[in-house]
Amino acid sequence: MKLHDRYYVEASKQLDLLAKKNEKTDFYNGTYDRWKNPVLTREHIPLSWRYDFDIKKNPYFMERLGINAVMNSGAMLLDNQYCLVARVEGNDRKSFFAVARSNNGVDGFKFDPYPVLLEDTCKEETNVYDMRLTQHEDGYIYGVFCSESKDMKNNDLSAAVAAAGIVRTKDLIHFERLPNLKTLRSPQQRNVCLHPEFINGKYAFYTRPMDDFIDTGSGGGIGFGLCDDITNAVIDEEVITSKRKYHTITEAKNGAGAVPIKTDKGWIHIAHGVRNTAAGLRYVIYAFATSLEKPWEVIAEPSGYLIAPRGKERVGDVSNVTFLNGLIVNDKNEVYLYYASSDTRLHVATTTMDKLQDYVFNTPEDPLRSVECVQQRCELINNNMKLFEGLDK
Ligand code: BGC
Ligand code: BMA
Repeated sequence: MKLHDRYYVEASKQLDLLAKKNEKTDFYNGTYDRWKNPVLTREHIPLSWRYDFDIKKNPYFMERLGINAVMNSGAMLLDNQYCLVARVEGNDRKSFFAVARSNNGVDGFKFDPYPVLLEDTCKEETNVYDMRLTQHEDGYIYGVFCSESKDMKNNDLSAAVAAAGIVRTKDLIHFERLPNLKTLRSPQQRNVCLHPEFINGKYAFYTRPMDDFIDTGSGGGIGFGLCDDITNAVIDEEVITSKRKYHTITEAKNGAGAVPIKTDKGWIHIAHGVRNTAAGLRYVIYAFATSLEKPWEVIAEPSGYLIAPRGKERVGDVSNVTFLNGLIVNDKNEVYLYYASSDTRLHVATTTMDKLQDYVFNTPEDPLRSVECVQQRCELINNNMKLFEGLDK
């Protein structure tokens, strides 16, 4: 079999990309390190998913099914490998899931030979994205994602309905699809994430009650609800955990990000907050903690964002966006935060559990008003000045 000359050029470029070592940038805030190269981009997608290798059918070695972006990824350690279930978006705007694995979590991510095959149980479903991976204490790995369909009751061509789809697996290769989550009191759901433990013997979900496809409307923030049966998941009441607040990073909406991390002081959540601007919605990543016994009760919420787009991260298909739906804590208590920028590519930031806990429990809360924010800052300055006075003596 003879392949097109260009195949070898492209294949060698991709081998170089996959072999490229990543390094920390000189970004500093004491909380986490940002790494230089994105861990997944559209260039990481296998050539066989994009090109027709048959020289007779594709004499110019053209991309027949282009990939537009690789972004928002669920994450977990499995068999000592750092595994990501990425949101891959074709040039046709449809997203799908694909698993990429690396031995060290910061470079060398390689996609499995095929994308994830979801059972076609939902004929009206048009698009799927943003999977959260939960290693549940029932023994399964669950993937909860957004399942989007056209809104048939609305004449507007772009009107859509968002719901939470559920799959489960043991190996990230074979996925069993379960019926979509039903939330009796919220017509739409996005950013749903399954809690890793049973609460009072029930499955617990972080939800995001919303009245409309884009607008959360009366939805007060990140929700929390219980259900008896995961194979037919129905949530009646949703209580609000982290609230949306006026003139903060969560004013327009907020949503669960990664599966919360259990610590001796509480559950640590990495979520996203959205505010509206003249240039469109701005998505940033923030953190909060909830109580161990009542994982819906917020016990700490540092003010402002943890990660916001910087430099090149600011620009992409949907600019001014950082989004996180997966993180990994390894056996050395190192934390890998997989965040996508501007719906285009996936990055990693790393920290440790000690630092993350220090950040979440010792960073002051947002006092919500400029005057009080200045007071808060002056207190910091005063305390620092006192230290210098001490040095003089
Ligand atoms: C897009 C998502 C986006 C959502 C709300 C969907 O159609 O695929 O990326 O989050 O709309 O704007
Ligand atoms: C959404 C999310 C993401 C996306 C973001 C910005 O609401 O669910 O898929 O990254 O918008 O477009």
